[in-house]
Amino acid sequence: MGELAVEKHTEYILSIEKRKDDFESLVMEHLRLNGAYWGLTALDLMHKIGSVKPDDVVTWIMSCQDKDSGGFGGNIGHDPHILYTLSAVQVLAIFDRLDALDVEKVSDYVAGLQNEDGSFSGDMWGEIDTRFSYVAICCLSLLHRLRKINVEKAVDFIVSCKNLDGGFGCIPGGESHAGQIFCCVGALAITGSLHRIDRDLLGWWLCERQCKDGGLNGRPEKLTDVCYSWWVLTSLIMIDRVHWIDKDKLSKFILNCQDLENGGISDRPDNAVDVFHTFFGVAGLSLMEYPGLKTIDPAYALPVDVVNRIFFRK
Ligand code: GRG
Repeated sequence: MGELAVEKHTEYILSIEKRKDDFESLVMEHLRLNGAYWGLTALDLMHKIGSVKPDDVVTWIMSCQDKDSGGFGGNIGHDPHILYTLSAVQVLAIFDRLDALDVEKVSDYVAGLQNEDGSFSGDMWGEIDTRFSYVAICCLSLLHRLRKINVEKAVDFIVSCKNLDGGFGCIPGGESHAGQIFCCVGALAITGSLHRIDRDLLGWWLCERQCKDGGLNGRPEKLTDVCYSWWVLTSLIMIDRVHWIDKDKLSKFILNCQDLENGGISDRPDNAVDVFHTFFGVAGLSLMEYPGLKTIDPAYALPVDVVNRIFFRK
């Protein structure tokens, strides 16, 4: 199992940028801005963000913006989407470069995706999902522009996606899934609406996600996966029920998913690593206060010092 291999994971993340023609980079080409958020946030949590040149990243991010709409695409020349717009804001926040943005333009793009019933579409094509509610609320909050949307209706829509088991789905009546639960709980936390949740009922459903191998799954009868260390733990922390999980067993599961030779973290032990699971592994350990890591904020999915800088300028 071993300790968290910080140097190896740093080398692995930095090497992705240099291997633009290999399989992992090619399949990620359309969501590169999202990948940049995962990799750079993991580096920052490991105190390694200094290995990256901020100016290069900021210039590239700004070239992913669609100047007409104000939204960001997953890569240069790609269509804008609310998901990549949040990633752009998050990465700029990490580098303390939110000043590079035309905040009114970006926040108008995000606010313009709210629908009459309070829900959010991901882009101009209209798909609705509680993921987009979270993304909009997180993004506008980081930009101090929540006033541009109808927060009450946004919250009511999220609550309408709550199920009898205490969890949340992507639309009203949609199956409870840990990923959607993170989005709904995160959005309710940011808007000060956690009282709309039955904490014991949801906490029970969430802590039942821990399986015999110590890892967590995303819904009943499914396989464990390192990424659920994030979606489930953050939700449990936000509703104050994280002590219902065996943290030692979960930490061991995550550490067992490391590639100790070449760096990176995979979904399950002995599988191929990728930057998505590397981020969620490091972030999960950070949530469990693993020594030497920065603390990550469970609602904003950014290091706490970055969030404090935005809201308290400290
Ligand atoms: C800033 C951290 C952050 C997130 C932005 C995109 C987003 C907001 C949230 C995504 C939430 C979500 C739905 C996560 C689940 C991702 C995942 C591993 C889905 C797999 O679904 P299935 O059905 O897997 O393939 P299971 O494990 O259910 O078999």
